[in-house]
Amino acid sequence: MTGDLLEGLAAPAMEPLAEGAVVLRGFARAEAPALLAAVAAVTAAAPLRHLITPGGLRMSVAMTNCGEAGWVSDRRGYRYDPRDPDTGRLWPAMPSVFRALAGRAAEAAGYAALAPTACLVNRYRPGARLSLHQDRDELDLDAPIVSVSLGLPATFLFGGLARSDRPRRVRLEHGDVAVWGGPSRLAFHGIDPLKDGEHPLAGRCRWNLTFRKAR
Ligand code: MD3
Ligand code: FE
Repeated sequence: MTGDLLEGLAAPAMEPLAEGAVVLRGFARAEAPALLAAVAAVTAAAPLRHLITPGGLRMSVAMTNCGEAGWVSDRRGYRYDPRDPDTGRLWPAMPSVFRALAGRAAEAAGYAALAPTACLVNRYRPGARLSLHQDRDELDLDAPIVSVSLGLPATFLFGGLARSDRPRRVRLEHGDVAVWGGPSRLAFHGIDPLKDGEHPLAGRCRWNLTFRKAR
């Protein structure tokens, strides 16, 4: 009885994935309503859009950004841009609830408090996917990336430093926060096609926020 209780209390909220990479299970769960309200404010100011890859394909994930710079893609390539190319306006400011969460998550994972300059907001509808890629457009590759999953669960693909390394599959659920730094910062990763479902707070939808030191 006591043993079960202690085991319950000691249940690892922190799940190491690889050197430098950890999942903090449920770390953002209590704040999810506030985070989703902030997402709604960001998408009202900078609407979601399906970016075109340099190869001419339309991404199935819809994206927008907040902060000093936003990640964009078009026929010319990938880059961080201080302005929304659709409107010519600056991206909306990063909500303080976003900034604070990213800083706390980095610290909980053993990194120095992150001061993110950019937040990429990804929206997955059923069927949307993100094929294996590396995140290497950021100026500071020493800073970790913090990612927050909200809404429907997804299967995350976590590969190695070579595209050909067979990826592991990790389920990311509502409220999970992951921190990717050190040797894992340049790992190939992606998201399997989102399974249909209904989430009580997010509906038929998954949101992912990634906090980056872009410039
Ligand atoms: C591992 N997003 O926006 S989050 C992306 O769920 C992206 O929308 C996915 O990949 C999503 O670029 C995955 C987890 C993640 C984010 C960045 C990483 C894992 C990472 C950077 C390096 C290594
Ligand atoms: Fe990525």
